[in-house]
Amino acid sequence: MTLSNERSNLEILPILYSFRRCPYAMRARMALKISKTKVILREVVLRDKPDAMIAASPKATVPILVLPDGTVIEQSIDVMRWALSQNDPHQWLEYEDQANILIEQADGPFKTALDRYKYHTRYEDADPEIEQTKALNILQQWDTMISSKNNFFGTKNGMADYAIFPFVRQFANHNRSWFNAQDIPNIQRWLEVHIASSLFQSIMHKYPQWKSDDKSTIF
Ligand SMILES: N[C@@H](CCC(=O)N[C@@H](CS)C(=O)NCC(=O)O)C(=O)O
Repeated sequence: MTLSNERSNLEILPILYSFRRCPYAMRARMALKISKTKVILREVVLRDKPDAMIAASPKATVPILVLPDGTVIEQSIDVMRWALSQNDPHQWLEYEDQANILIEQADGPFKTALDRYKYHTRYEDADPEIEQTKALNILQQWDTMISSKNNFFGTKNGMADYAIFPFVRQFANHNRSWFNAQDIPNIQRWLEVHIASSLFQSIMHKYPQWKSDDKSTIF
């Protein structure tokens, strides 16, 4: 590949602002990876957000995907949907309507309880034990849905599984021994399978903080 070809290839790639440990960014990276959509990855440090990211999306949360035509996708679920609309080799979108309902529950009540459990000192009125129980109640519902299948809908993992498990991982990691002691065997097994999966491992590579004069990192 000549230098000019290489340069023009880079110019046509979307740019992903991402943060390795953010569960929203994880779900976006998994969808991009499975769809084989190449992007330029810019690793963000949340307390030192790059000007280019704030200019693209003033709300400045990760992930943000900037398409070559200038379109900005600033919700993680929309990044997933966009990537899978390019290429969905494992039919993640098959049960999309059902998945959307579950993802609303995950991004709404489950995430609220997770934040108020994990970061309870940031909320004046948050009791971590009450929030832990609220999250556990949702996990118990999900445990029944998964039963022995190891996935939410149909016979294989799809959008719901990949969009939700990074948040369950975050919840579990806050107090692993407590999590492991709960009676949610299907969720516990499902989570372990996802954490060990080659897809998840492949999106957890560590990148240094992006600086505007860095060479492009292709993800
Ligand atoms: N609804 C957004 C939420 C994204 C979000 O809140 N990401 C967090 C990091 S996990 C963030 O960027 N927070 C901004 C900050 O901490 O300044 C999405 O689905 O993409």
